[in-house]
Amino acid sequence: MITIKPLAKAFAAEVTGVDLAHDVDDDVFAEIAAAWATHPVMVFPGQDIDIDAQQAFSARFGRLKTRARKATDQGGAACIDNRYVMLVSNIKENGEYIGASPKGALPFHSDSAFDEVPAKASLLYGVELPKVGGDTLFVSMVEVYAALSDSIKQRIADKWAVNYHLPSLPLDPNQSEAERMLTARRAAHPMVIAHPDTGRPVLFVNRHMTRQIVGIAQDEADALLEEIYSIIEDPENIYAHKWRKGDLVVWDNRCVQHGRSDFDPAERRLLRRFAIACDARPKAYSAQCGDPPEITAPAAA
Ligand SMILES: O=C(O)CCC(=O)C(=O)O
Ligand SMILES: [Fe+2]
Repeated sequence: MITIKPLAKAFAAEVTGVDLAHDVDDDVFAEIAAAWATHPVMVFPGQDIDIDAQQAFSARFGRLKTRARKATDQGGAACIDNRYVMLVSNIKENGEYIGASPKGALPFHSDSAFDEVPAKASLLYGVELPKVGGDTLFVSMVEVYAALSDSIKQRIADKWAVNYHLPSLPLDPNQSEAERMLTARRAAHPMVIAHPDTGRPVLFVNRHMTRQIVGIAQDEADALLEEIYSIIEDPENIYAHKWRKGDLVVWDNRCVQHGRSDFDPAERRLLRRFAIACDARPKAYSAQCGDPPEITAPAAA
């Protein structure tokens, strides 16, 4: 029998009593999907799943997304002949990292928010974990939106923001961020979107990817975003997931953001991720938010 236990923050829950490699038929998945609407971060501890089993469970959530980086950009990840799986790892083989995001802390973000159709769900599986640190940190963006002052809510209701793909390990580390932005994949999204299932307002800007607010001068946009990020990063709002080998965590990128705490680079860390595409572009919460702005965008890969 499936048991769902809310964690330190109720938007996150631990789910036990299900073997994801063998038990997930339509009825069991319907139970999981119903719980996910209340708990957009779900932790399934003690799972023993290979790549195929993780892919099969992930595909229950929707259409699999191909990883953002080309396999050839990612060292040993090219060895995995599956364009949907992305390794997150600091492990090196033949002098090259085998996965993405190898180093230290990661700023909060929503996966693939630099795409017009971003990720709906991400499913991350813990394979090798450091003894301390490297927690994945989660925040409910429904709660963060609700915590904004009325004046900020008014200022952002009709605004679009532009997100860029600026990987934490750039292909050319000598390039400045401004240079990388010239050729980076990018997408504009309303600053406040309506969650497609619940209709609730969600704040949809993030420190990792958002660099502009359309129609607002850069210094003013930077100050406004900084004020917003201070709420996202308030420890009171964060659920810190401390990984154990065999944890599978699935989160809803349409209403939670995630980041990562620092860890000792001398310890090995390896996780495996699948992502699911949204059904469509995120929609604005407010009717005041008009059509998407024209942005000069390099074509998505
Ligand atoms: O390494 C982590 O804990 C999270 C990495 C990440 O942002 C992701 O898998 O989407
Ligand atoms: Fe991520």
